Amino acid sequence: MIDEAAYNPKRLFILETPVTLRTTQLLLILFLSSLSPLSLADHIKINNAWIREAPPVSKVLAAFMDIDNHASDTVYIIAVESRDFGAIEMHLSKEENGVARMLPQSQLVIPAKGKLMLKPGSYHLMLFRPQKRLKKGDTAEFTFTLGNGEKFTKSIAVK
Ligand SMILES: [Cu+2]
Repeated sequence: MIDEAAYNPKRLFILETPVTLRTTQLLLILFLSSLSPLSLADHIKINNAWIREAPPVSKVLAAFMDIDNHASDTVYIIAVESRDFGAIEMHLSKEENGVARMLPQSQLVIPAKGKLMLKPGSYHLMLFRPQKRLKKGDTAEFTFTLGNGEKFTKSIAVK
């Protein structure tokens, strides 16, 4: 015997309508957002990025790059993540009383219309627990989170 409630085409229609509306709204939102001005992340360009090759046994690697900020506001990078590493920290190498130290940073500050250079002996990303062996030429994908919550990704090669 057929369950009439389940096969009632009107009921199906009623059930489907909100879904269709939601899809239309979503498409509209996507369309409108494609027309909106550039997001903050679009003003951030990462150049000369590289991961320093390390011995296979190494549990920690470092990444360096130039972070250019074309926006007229200061931009803060508050987190960097990658599925290729167990954890990533933002560090600043500093010599204090003749001792080289690495100071974890809660954020990287990129001045308006300026740049922050991550380089050996200075700011860098500390990459803990690589999830795969990274040889010269291999790449890892990084997700950067800005202070306003925006995210962008960047693929960086081992050199
Ligand atoms: Cu470090």
